[in-house]
Amino acid sequence: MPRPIILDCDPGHDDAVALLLAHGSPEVELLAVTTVAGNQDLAKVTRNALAVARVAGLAGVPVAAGADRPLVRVRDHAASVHGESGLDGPVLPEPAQALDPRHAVDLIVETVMSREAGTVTLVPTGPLTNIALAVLREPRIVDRVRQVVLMGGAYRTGNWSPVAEFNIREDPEAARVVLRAGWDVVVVGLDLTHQALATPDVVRRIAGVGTAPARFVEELLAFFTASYRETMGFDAPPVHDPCAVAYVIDPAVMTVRRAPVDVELAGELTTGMTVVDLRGPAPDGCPTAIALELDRERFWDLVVDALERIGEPA
Ligand SMILES: [Ca+2]
Repeated sequence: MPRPIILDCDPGHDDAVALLLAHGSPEVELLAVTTVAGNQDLAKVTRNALAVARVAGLAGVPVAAGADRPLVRVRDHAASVHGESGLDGPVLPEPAQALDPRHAVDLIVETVMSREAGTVTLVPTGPLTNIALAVLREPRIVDRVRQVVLMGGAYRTGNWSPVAEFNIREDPEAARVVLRAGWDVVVVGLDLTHQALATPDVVRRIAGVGTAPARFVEELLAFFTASYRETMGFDAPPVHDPCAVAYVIDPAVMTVRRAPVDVELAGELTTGMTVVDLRGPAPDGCPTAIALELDRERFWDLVVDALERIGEPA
């Protein structure tokens, strides 16, 4: 039985790869794609999600737009990394499907509440605004969701500040709601995703698939490589978001450790930092876990296999 997921994203180069990975993997069933302001404003990331859906040949999966700003803070974006469009590099096709008229928060709540309890996994790969709003809108989703596997945070070094990662730093109050809700949360942070580097051999493997979606990913990675080199001094870019999807597809792709995770809201230097308590074993019933070590080979195999399965969509 494939695991049903909702991908809540802000495409975003790595979000685009996450969507392709989810669509091309029989182990997961993509129930809905929802968007949130993050890497770029809501209109841009939503347009990007629809464009990627077309590249992937995604049909019959609703795409809905959500929150256009964080709960409390002034919106920032990551144009320095993702460009003015939020998905600079490839030429983006016109969307083939209409946006779902529902608000993303309503779509998330309706989807979780209409499915069997304990089945739906939420995979947020942007700021956590929509997910926090969904918890506030319908608290019963906390007991119905099987698991939340989110890309965000870091327990060593940040990227949007010395200690904070972008998704969490962008809406730390939303992250607080999600991390304290009491559901099972796996935090796939920079400590893990910085092991998912799109090195030249990885790009060659993807190019070798030889299809239009694979070329699209190749073009995304070319832009991402240049921007990460310029802004962060990386030789090869970390492809963060598909790591969270990969964990749902195949939990053996990474090691995780139960540990309390919370987020700093009022630090003079540390706002948006995910504070992870690694002192000894986690307390009984600790609902949060962090990702530690990635099996790189296995991870990129999943991505390449998904692209091969997608093939050349009509
Ligand atoms: Ca993202």
